[in-house]
Amino acid sequence: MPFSRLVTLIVGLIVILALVLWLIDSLSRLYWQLSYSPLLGNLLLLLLVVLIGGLIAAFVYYVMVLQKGEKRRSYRRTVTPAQIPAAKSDAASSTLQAVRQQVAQIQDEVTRQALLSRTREIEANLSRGEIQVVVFGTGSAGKTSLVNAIMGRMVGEVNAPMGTTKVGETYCLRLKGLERKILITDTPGILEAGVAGTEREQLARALATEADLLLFVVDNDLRRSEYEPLRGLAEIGKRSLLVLNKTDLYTEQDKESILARLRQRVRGFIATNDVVAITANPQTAQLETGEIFQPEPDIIPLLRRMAAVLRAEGEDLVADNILLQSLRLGEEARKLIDAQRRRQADRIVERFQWIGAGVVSVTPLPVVDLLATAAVNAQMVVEIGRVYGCELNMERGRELALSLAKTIASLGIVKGAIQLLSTALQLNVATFIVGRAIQGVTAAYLTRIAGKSFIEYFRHDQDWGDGGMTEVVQRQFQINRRDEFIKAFVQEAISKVVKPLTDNSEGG
Ligand SMILES: Nc1nc2c(ncn2[C@@H]2O[C@H](COP(=O)(O)OP(=O)(O)OP(=O)(O)O)[C@@H](O)[C@H]2O)c(=O)[nH]1
Ligand SMILES: [Mg+2]
Repeated sequence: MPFSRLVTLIVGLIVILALVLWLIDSLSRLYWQLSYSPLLGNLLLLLLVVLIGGLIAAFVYYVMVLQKGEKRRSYRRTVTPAQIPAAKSDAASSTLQAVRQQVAQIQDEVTRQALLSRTREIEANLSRGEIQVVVFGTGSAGKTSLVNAIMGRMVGEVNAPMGTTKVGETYCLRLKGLERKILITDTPGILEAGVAGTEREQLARALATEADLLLFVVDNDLRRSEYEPLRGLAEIGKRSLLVLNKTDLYTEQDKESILARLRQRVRGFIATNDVVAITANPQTAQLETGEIFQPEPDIIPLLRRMAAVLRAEGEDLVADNILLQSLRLGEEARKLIDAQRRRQADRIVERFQWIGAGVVSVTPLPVVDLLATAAVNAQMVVEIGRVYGCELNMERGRELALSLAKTIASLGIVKGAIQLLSTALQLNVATFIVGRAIQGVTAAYLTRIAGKSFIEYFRHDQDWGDGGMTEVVQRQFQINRRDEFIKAFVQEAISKVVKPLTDNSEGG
């Protein structure tokens, strides 16, 4: 406590004490004066008691409220900042756990190993806790120059033509007041011509999506080709600073107007003070004396903003990013598993459609029985379900198959299919053979539509969706009636159904 305040406190206390003594003195005098009437004297006493009681109550209330407020404030000050990242890193850990389980289901060894190594990388990141800053932007905007200026020495090659930087280079950096180490990564420029350029661009984009903090470098107003990736990255929650470089090339007025335009364009996903202007590598100037003069780079506005952001949000940024990375990995694994299951399920449908066709061709049946025996096969439903991790018994399989058969019949798909297929068959084989083969081929075709519909059903956790079974079946019919598909299907049907049929009749 400063001395002046102590003096004020003591003086204040003396004044209050004197006033209290004076009050007591005047009150006692008043009491004696009033003592001729006991009623007035007692009334004065009562008033005094009420007043003191009120004062005590007010004091207690004030102390309690103050303490509560104090508690709340100290909670905000100490507990919260540490707790949010902890909760986030817990979330990241459990997401990673789930991702590992998903990855274990992937059959392709190479893919599985690649994904596993990425989960390990994310886990290592989680425990190491470095902050990854990635410098990203168009070729020749001055990314490497900026990294050199930040590091205070030449670490990367700087050149006028685009494509000077070919791989991501990472350097280690420490900022005052920040416990975590900062890794700063220089990336190849985006938008370079040629194939090598696009490969490098992909690398740059991948590095950018892994960043905790992104420094997006431009040397003029944003082009569309810069705006799109910047917005895309901001939309997935990437914390970004937009850096206008080469300000030595502009007049102060031009610089301000470019800055204003940049801020206007990114309004909504980058805050105004996160758009900063720098000169990473100023051009040399010739003095009047003829001497060559190399001005100093000016990256202070960026360093200041970066330090402020990392100090305030560093912990959160790391935790957020790890969570984001693990969610993305989980999504990737999920897609891979979906594709893998799809291939397996497609093979099952392929197998059953021709089995059914064979059965029906040998013993022609009325349309409804045809559906019941071949087109919708309970065994097929059970097998597809198993691929998607649903164990159905045959009874349930038959139930599902039957309701699908009814839907197919009610939609008039049987008639449509017969027409479609006999037209296509007639182009390839003699009419009398079409007559004998059509039932088998149609059965195969309907099995296929049923199978594909069931794949959709199991893919969506045994749910037919808002439009119900009807919509799914209709969509599959639409997909499978396209010309190029029908042509290929009929070719296969000829070798699998028509050929055996004609061979049989020749033999018999
Ligand atoms: N006038 C001026 N020129 C600069 C500035 N910063 C960079 N340059 C020049 O811009 C050119 C490209 O700089 P680099 O740092 O190689 O750019 P980059 O973004 O790393 O380019 P790539 O690696 O090819 O994508 C070089 O000729 C630099 O000298 C600056 O602040 N002012
Ligand atoms: Mg470079």
